Amino acid sequence: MGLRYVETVCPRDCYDTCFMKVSVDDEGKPTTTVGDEANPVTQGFLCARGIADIRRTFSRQRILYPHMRVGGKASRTVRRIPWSNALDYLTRRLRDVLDRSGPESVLHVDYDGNMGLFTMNLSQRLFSALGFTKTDGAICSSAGHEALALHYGQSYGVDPEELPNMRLTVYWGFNAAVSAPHLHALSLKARGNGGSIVAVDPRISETSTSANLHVQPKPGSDVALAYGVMKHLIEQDLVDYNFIQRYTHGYDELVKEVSTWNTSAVEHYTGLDWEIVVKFAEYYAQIKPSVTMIGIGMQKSLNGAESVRAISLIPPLVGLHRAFFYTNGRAWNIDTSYLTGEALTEKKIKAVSQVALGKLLERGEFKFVYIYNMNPAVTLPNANAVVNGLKRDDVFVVVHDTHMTETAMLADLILPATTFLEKEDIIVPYSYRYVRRSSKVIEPLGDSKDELWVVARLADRLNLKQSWLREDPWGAIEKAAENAFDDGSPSALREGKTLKLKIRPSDEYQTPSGRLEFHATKAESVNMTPLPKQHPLPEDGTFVFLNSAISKYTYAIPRCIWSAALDRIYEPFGCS
Ligand SMILES: Nc1nc2c(c(=O)[nH]1)N[C@H]1C(S)=C(S)[C@@H](COP(=O)(O)OP(=O)(O)OC[C@H]3O[C@@H](n4cnc5c(=O)[nH]c(N)nc54)[C@H](O)[C@@H]3O)O[C@H]1N2
Ligand SMILES: Nc1nc2c(c(=O)[nH]1)N[C@H]1C(S)=C(S)[C@@H](COP(=O)(O)OP(=O)(O)OC[C@H]3O[C@@H](n4cnc5c(=O)[nH]c(N)nc54)[C@H](O)[C@@H]3O)O[C@H]1N2
Ligand code: SF4
Ligand SMILES: [Mo]
Repeated sequence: MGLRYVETVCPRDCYDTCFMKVSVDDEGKPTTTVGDEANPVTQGFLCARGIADIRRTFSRQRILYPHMRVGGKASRTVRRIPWSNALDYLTRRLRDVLDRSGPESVLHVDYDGNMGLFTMNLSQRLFSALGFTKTDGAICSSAGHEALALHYGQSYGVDPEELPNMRLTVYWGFNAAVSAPHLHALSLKARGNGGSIVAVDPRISETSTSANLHVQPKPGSDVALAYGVMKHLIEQDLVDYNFIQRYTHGYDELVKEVSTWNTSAVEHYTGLDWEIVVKFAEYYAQIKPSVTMIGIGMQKSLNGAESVRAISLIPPLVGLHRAFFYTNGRAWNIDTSYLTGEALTEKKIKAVSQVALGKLLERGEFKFVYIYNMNPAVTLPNANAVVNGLKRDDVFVVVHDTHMTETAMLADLILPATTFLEKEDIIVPYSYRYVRRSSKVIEPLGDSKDELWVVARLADRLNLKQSWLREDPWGAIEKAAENAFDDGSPSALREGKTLKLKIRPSDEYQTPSGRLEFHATKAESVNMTPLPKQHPLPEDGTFVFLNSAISKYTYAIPRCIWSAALDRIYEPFGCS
């Protein structure tokens, strides 16, 4: 029996974006997913989630046909219907809401379940054309991006391909052994060659156990810890004055702020002995080149943005340009607003906060909610309010997902989506720079359809005339990513070539002064202090909940069972 391999790319919201090969047997059945060695960063292995992708694709939890809820919101019964009926039903309900309450009362909720440019970005053009309200995407990484922008201009840092060359890698609030196993493996390679790893995490984690030094501050005390490290570097004359003079702004103000921190204040906030802080600072002083890997996870917790700011100011003190990594996604020269249609529409698009969404939904602020590529009943804060809002009788909810999720359970109309194995797409990493096409491996299962198919049908039914709603998807990529790559035009991606994204120079700072700003010129205009500030911590004796990415799942562990055969939803573990 001969096997052939199809080249795909894991589309999950994950630092690693693995190049993957799927073996297909003579009968066209996919048999295994394996890592593709062609990618030096993802190195030819997959995590537990990537290995399980065929099982996930053929899982009983797949939504394979459109279904409508019968008997009102409280009912657990759904009925299978053909696509044409589903689209007619959707169009009728949508028209009704648009006539009565206008486009702002229609909300589309989507995120990064699949990061493909077709699935995640281009699919939004319909919503832009109609002027629907969108969400702001703040739930994952925005605070850290804004924090870094204050001091560096843009938030891009080290290219992870450089990790094996680092003598010191500091994983700060970043459980990479689980959340970015390929980046972590590159750091272990560096360690094997004599490099060191430090983990800064209040918790003992999979990453801290493989570090040379584990620094365990109290949750939310990272600003104090960073000032402690800077205090030792500055007061012991371990800083690089040439570098500071040449490339930075506001050093004197930083020194003044640092001098207000005495060792007992650092000890009080962090709960660490000063000797540990000194030991940590000495790693920075003695070992170069270093990279500080700032976790997205930590940035979402207590004092998150201030922590990111403070941590990012340590490397320049020892003479290093942008020697951090957060995520590089905002540096790519890809015009996503062209893809989403926000740059093309005349409509003004209102964005609501993902964090506040639960309350807004609960209040009935939106009458029609279109959800895809996200499972907000589980992943948004204040999930109970999200669920209550989606359960309202006067809110029509459409969910287009590959699997029967907690959110799909609440929908009036459930639409089956194709997984990444059933469609082609371009997945752009937010860490390293290689991009290639993810090819289609199998025909869509059941009646599942991809996002572009659905929105094109809706545009027809709604009689929308904008030509950009009908632009060829590959043509749109070619325009949006025209100048994105070092080594070719995006059309080469279509032919299966791998291209490398351009990145800006590490010694370029897009700040008002054109320098790295310890003292951020723009901070006050966004109600922040020019230097990072340690906010008070919860009283002693308060428990702070710390969580982290888990190896086998992406956030949601399935709690509901869906019986397609019986068209019933079971909830053995009490789903919403
Ligand atoms: N308590 C708690 N909540 C959190 C976090 C936390 O740490 N703790 N982390 C937050 C963070 S950082 C993030 S990024 C969010 C993630 O939140 P989500 O984006 O909601 O989570 P995912 O599980 O990545 O993906 C959502 C959905 O996309 C679907 N999907 C996958 N592929 C496709 C496709 O090709 N098409 C369609 N239509 N659907 C597809 C999946 O089946 C899944 O239901 O969660 C946030 N919520
Ligand atoms: N297997 C798997 N991998 C994933 C994901 C997944 O769901 N599953 N999700 C992906 C996504 S969307 C994201 S955003 C990333 C998130 O991945 P990471 O950025 O690694 O974030 P987390 O795992 O949430 O948390 C990292 C660490 O921060 C620590 N921490 C919490 N509070 C503090 C603090 O105040 N100070 C310090 N110093 N540390 C603190 C936690 O104990 C935890 O060990 O992972 C991605 N990778
Ligand atoms: S590490 Fe991330 S990109 Fe790689 S297979 Fe796992 S989920 Fe996919
Ligand atoms: Mo995330």
